[in-house]
Amino acid sequence: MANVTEYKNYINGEWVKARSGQTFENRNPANTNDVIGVFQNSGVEDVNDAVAAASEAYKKWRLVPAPKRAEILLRITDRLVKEKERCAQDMTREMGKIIKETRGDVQEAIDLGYYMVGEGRRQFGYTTPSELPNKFNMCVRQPLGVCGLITPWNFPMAIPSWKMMPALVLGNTIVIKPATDTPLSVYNYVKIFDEEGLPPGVVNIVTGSGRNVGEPLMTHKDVSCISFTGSTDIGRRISEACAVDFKHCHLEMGGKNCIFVMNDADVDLAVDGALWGAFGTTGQRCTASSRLIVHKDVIKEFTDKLVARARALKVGNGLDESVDMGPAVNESQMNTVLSYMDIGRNQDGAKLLCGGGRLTGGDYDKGWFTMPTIFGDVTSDMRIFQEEIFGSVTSITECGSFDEGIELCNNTAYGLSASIYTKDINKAFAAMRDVYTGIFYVNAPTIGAEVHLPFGGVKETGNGHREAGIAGLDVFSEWKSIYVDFSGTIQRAQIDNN
Ligand code: UN1
Repeated sequence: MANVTEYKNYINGEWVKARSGQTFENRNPANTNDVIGVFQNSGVEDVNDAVAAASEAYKKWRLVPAPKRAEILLRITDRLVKEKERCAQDMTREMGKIIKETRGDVQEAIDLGYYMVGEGRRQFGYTTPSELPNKFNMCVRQPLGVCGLITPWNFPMAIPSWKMMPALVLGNTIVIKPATDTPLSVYNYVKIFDEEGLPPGVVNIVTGSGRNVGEPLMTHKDVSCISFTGSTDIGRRISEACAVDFKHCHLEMGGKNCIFVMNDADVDLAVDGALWGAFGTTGQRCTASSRLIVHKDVIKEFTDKLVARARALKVGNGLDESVDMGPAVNESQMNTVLSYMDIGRNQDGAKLLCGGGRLTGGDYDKGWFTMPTIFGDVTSDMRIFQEEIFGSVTSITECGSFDEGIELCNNTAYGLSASIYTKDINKAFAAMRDVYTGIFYVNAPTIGAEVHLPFGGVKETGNGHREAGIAGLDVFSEWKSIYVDFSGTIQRAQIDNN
């Protein structure tokens, strides 16, 4: 362990150890002999220190003019452009997705950074007439204070950027708890904030478990907002914790997204989309295409082509540029995915078309590799149709008509993303209207959101908020309506208006 780097928490502009002195290891899921580093196993005292620093820093940061705040965010984002390759390499090493995709993850943080720099000079409120003479009305956004950010491992830099950049440009300060599987990516990002001159205390990282760090953060009286991306079960717990003292609470949770392939679709294009949507990021996206609903007229052609393509995917260490799919993020995630392969086969009685297990032998034994897996004959009552798997498993369900397809798309507790493949513009627009999700695609898979549009979902995916785009400002600000009466007399709204 002598040459393993120890990474520290960042609190009040200093790199510090957890008060307990404990650390945890971060290992490469493609090769568990590779220890990436040790990170602080923090607890409530560290959270308290970080929140105290963020509360103190907030007093000044909220008064820094927004364009000046944005100038710092611009420098940070420019630096990230230069550090992109290094950050991507570290990210593949710590969470396994292939290097092209980790470059995309860093790029998403860059895109969001530049977008939010623009908000330094926008953050538009509006002015509006008064019902009374000699009175001026306007509304402005105001920051909330200290924001607690609890971020996932599947987009280890992009999702932190979706939360950090809008929070900061609006004048909030931050305590971030990265996922225990991916602290290095958040460390790399925050190190740039430190080096580019963000004032001490404005951003703080505290690493550690959900129980020891997440829980004290979400229940801390001086935290005004929690923004969380992760599972629906944990989201429910966070929602309850935030309700006690009415914290702003933004939750981005599970998905069970479908691609609907109509009988007039370009089948080859739909196969390309399904392959990328289902097995990109090893299926570990909230937006993954985990249900494929296919019209009976094209189901045979679609299935044959997709299965052949899935069988040909090269699975391995994501640092190898020729690899198509990396490992599951950790052993427990792999076991969950393997258990769904069993559920599909045994309990659900679906037809296994390819894959169905762990990859073993040679280098595979060093990591958490699962096979690209497709089930056929899947019906809507099956668990593999209804439950989020978050791994390299997708399912094919037959439908007999457009209306039945739409019904199947909506037959899920979640509502993040959906898509239709069709050449019929009328069907495309009807599907756009009738599929109830936060994101919808036409002739593209369910993944691939861009940062200037709202990201989030309905039903058990979200709690009514969105990240990214202008909508992403709402989570981290409150409206203040301001009335300026320059009449010099008492004027009573709703009463003196005749
Ligand atoms: C996620 O899966 O949690 O739209 C985020 C996409 C990516 C973001 C996914 N831009 O698939």
